[in-house]
Amino acid sequence: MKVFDIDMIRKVYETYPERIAAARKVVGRPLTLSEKILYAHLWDGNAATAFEKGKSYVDFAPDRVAMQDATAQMALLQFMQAGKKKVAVPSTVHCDHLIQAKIGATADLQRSFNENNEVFNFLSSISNKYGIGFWKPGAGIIHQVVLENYAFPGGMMIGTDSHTVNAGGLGMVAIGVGGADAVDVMAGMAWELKFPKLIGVKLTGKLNGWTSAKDVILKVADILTVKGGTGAIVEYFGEGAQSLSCTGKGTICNMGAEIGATTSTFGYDDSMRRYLTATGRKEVVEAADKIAEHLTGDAEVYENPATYFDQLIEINLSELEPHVNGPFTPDRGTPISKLKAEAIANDWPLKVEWGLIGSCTNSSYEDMARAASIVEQAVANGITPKAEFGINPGSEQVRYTIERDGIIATFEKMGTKVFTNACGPCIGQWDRTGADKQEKNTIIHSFNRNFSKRADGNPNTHAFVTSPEMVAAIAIAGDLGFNPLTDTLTNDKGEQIKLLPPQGDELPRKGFAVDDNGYQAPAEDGSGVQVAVAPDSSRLQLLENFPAWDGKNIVGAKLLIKAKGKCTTDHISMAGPWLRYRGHLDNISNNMLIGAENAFNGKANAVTNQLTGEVGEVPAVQRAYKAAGIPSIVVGDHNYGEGSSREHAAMEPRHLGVCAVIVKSFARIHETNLKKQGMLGLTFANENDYDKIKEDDTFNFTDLEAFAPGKPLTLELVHANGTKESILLNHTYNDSQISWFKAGSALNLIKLMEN
Ligand code: MIC
Ligand code: SF4
Repeated sequence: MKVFDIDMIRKVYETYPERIAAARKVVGRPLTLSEKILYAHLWDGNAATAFEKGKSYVDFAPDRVAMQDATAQMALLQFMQAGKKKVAVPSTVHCDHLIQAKIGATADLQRSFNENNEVFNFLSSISNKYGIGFWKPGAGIIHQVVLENYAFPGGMMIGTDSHTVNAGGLGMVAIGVGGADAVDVMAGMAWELKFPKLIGVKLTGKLNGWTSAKDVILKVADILTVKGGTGAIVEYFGEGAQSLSCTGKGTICNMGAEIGATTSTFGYDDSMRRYLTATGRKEVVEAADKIAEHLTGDAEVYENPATYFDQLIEINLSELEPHVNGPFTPDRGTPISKLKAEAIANDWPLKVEWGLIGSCTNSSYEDMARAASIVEQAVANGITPKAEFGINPGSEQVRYTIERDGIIATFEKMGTKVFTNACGPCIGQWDRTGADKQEKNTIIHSFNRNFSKRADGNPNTHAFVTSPEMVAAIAIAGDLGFNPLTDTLTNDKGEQIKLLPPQGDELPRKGFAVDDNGYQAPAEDGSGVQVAVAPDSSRLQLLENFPAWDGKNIVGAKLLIKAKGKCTTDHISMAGPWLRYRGHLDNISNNMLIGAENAFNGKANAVTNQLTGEVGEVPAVQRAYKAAGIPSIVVGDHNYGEGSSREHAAMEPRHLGVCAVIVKSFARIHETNLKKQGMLGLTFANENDYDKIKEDDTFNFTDLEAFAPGKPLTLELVHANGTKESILLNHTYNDSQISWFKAGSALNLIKLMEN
């Protein structure tokens, strides 16, 4: 098979020496890898000034764009409006989110075709039209497919999925964005990002026994928490980093999304050479080797990291214990030796009902091989697994190869369900029998997110995140308190069996193999391709322009909801059953904020309609405000919009007439998504002002007419008893972002410029 876009890669590498030299000159000190990649991808070419980390807005020129089916619909509906003939950079669409796991791969895939044909046809034809590579349903999970085919050391890409960051495992700066950002790049425009801060993670020692790459990121998440990486690139280095496999690096970078990091990356090394070679990309190795010195951080940086990184973490892999994170949040880390006590103290159900291996984070050949080695031992020793088991291979190439190598057969000996090469249960695409009973229960998986209701829709499912091999061991034991390092299992003869640590090849000895990888190349000239959207479709809807701002202060706004505590994009625009409406803005808006907890009554999806005094569902109440022509605001807590890149979480409130989202702090992608869609995304200058917001207040923006960069806005709260008070709201809008607000959205502005 030919290497995708090798000419583009060579071209990028050609410019590297000169770009790095220019960067060195302006920065005036040794450079980290992250800085090298960023400075090598400036929209304006060679660096003329040094940027201020965490402050400067910078225009970049990413090398490629990736989109998955659930976000590509909205991204491409927007791209259609940009008036372009073809995408300006290599771009791909991957069908992976819309396939529900129930019976097993073949039947599930067929069911998905029956149910989603309209959407798949739309994505296939629009990809064909605009020169976008299309990966069919069943081809694999976007990030594994990108790692296997497209990622290259030193490259920069953006993708409409928060786990785009996986490609850092191959030394990229790969960043998750909303669809509107992807539209910019595909339309041949610059892509803007605040120059990130840098967190260094020095890895010493070497993994051993039961510990795996997943434990590095589980530990980092525990240290940094779900917002500790916000606005930063995490750069891993040290002898420990070099000892990790390339897909292991991908695992670490992937789950960096869970600490809010802009992305994570590793310097080019032998593990990457091995992986590129095994996946048929020797040419990339040859090209990268010529500029290898530029594809990693400078030696001085790694010798004195404290001088060059804004924050430094050190982890000794030799001493790292396997971790299990959760429930309900990926940053609650517990080392395995303490898990039993912690579970008992917190009343987490000890009985484990399901073990699931897969997701973009952990679905490589190595992951499957190591987990299978545990299963093999259980089978060989007559141990009957206590929990049910399911796997989702990351790509057809991984699936085909693990089938050839007997790994699937091993899983099947234990009654494992082999689901499609797709996201499946990781995004609520799991028809789990009995989930509707909402029983309190425990599941364990190798995914990256474990927010409430995420996998099966049941708020009482306690989901724990760990490595594939630990999933296997704990699911076999059926006991969250089981520590495979110290405990034994009883077999069918009543003997005590101690499992040996996992083993598995990093890469298949006989090489990867695949029959049909599921790729569809676009037409050379797609101008004649028709893209049809049926006017009565419930799945797809052409977009209409959001109205431009009328230039006046927004006054008389009502509070739609004051959300309390964790409010992720899953709470704002739930996935699972709602994924079917991702291409239909009005229909998906019926899930707006239905998962958020109302601070005034502690309930989800129950807010008071201030026009009638009656309690109603959030989308219905908002539709009533919209019908009455009354603007509204949403108030939230810390790290609002954590998680997904789905811009629906910003477009839905925009579509239904919410004008501002005011919170203690935002997650990066969501804040940008709000800006792009012409919303006001603001933060309390004084965090405690959150408490001043009453349910029946009326809100007036008193100086929006003077909206300007760096200048806080004033919000007047008019309480029901007639008293008034004003609070200050901070924002991070620069001039061009303010012009998106004024135009009604960033896309409106592109259209204005086109005409
Ligand atoms: C996720 O893991 O939450 C998703 C589903 O992949 C999202 C994208 C989406 O909502 O479509 C993400 O991570 O960005
Ligand atoms: Fe798919 Fe889950 Fe990865 Fe999101 S985190 S891309 S849903 S596998």
